[in-house]
Amino acid sequence: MKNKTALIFGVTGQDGAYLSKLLLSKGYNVHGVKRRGSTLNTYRIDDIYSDPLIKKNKFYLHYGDVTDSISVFNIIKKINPDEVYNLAAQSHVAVSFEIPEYTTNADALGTIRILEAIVRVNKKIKFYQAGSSEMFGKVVEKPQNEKTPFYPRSPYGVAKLYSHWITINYRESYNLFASNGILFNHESPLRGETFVTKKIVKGLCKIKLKKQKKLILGNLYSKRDWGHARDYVEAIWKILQHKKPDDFVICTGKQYSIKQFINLVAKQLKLKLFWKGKGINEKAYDQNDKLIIECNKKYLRPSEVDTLQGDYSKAKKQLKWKPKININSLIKDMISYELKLLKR
Ligand code: NAP
Ligand code: F7E
Repeated sequence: MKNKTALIFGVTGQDGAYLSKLLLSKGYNVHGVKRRGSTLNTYRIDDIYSDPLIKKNKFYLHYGDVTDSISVFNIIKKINPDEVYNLAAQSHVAVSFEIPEYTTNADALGTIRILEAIVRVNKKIKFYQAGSSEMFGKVVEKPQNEKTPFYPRSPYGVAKLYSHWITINYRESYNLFASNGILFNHESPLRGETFVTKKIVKGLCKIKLKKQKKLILGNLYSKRDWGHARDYVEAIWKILQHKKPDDFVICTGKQYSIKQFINLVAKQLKLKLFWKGKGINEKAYDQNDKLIIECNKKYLRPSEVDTLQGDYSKAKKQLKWKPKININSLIKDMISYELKLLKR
């Protein structure tokens, strides 16, 4: 049987890197769309070229941008892939308040550009849309599943909700195999530097090695359902292999606050933390009473998502998917990557 061809928008991001490697290991030809930047942005996927196990397969990169319908259409027409994964997004919730128009253009309209191109080029191309638990926002029930009503709380969440519904609309209107993943937070050593887990792991590793004095964060009390990106790209792939197009919540079902996450990281690093104060004035000190963590209002958002906790029963039943990596193993993986880099 001929190897399948996949096209990934957002190939240079965290999930793009893990998904590329997963698909290559399954024998796919993988095409990825990267943006032109003034600095190189391929550090997460550069190792693909040197991996002897996946070298024999094919991996190609194309310049493009989901805000540019000409590039989107031309790439889809040229590759005519079996599967398209739309992972491209301005993915930072706080930043979406600073650049709401661009976020909407990329995260909402980007999706319809891809869907339109699929309709015009080949309706048999399967499509995956990277939806987010941010669409649940100010949650109306706990835990959240595929039937939970949405209530987004940021330009990012609202843009993702447009993409969610336009994917369903194109599925119903044109009979496309178009599916939504509703993924809860997932992290890894390749997580972007300004997301809270990476910031905490990197900051505390540097503090442990005396390369940084303190870490400045925002809201310590919001709660998230954190999984590992390696597990979640497996779910993304399974969603497109399912017998019919559908929408799936992907999560761990477990929830921790930012403060609990900090304490788990500190424990693995054998850093003793002593918390004092409340709210924005809460601070953490080491055993010598030296300030290690403080909060600053500049990291608070105009509206916050206080709590997220998912229910992956549908994915478990229909996709035979469940998360394999727990929070402590995720943290261990992130710490070991960071310490290796810092000791280099
Ligand atoms: P990420 O690391 O921020 O990667 C985003 C990718 O999109 C990068 O490759 C980025 O390119 C690319 N991109 C941004 N704007 C683009 C544009 N205008 N045209 C083309 N490409 C563009 O995000 P991630 O964590 O891998 O997440 C992947 C997807 O899942 C995103 O859509 C995100 O919103 C969604 N999601 C993520 C999570 C999570 O917890 N990680 C949860 C739910 C949903 P550059 O490298 O050039 O910046
Ligand atoms: O924030 C709080 C912050 O930026 C998590 C994206 O992948 O997951 C991600 O969005 C929480 C928030 O992720 C800092 O206020 C405290 O409550 O790591 P985050 P996010 O906003 O949950 C969803 C599912 C996506 O789809 C998104 O693409 O942590 N927090 N102090 C902080 N957050 C940041 N970034 N920095 C801080 O200093």
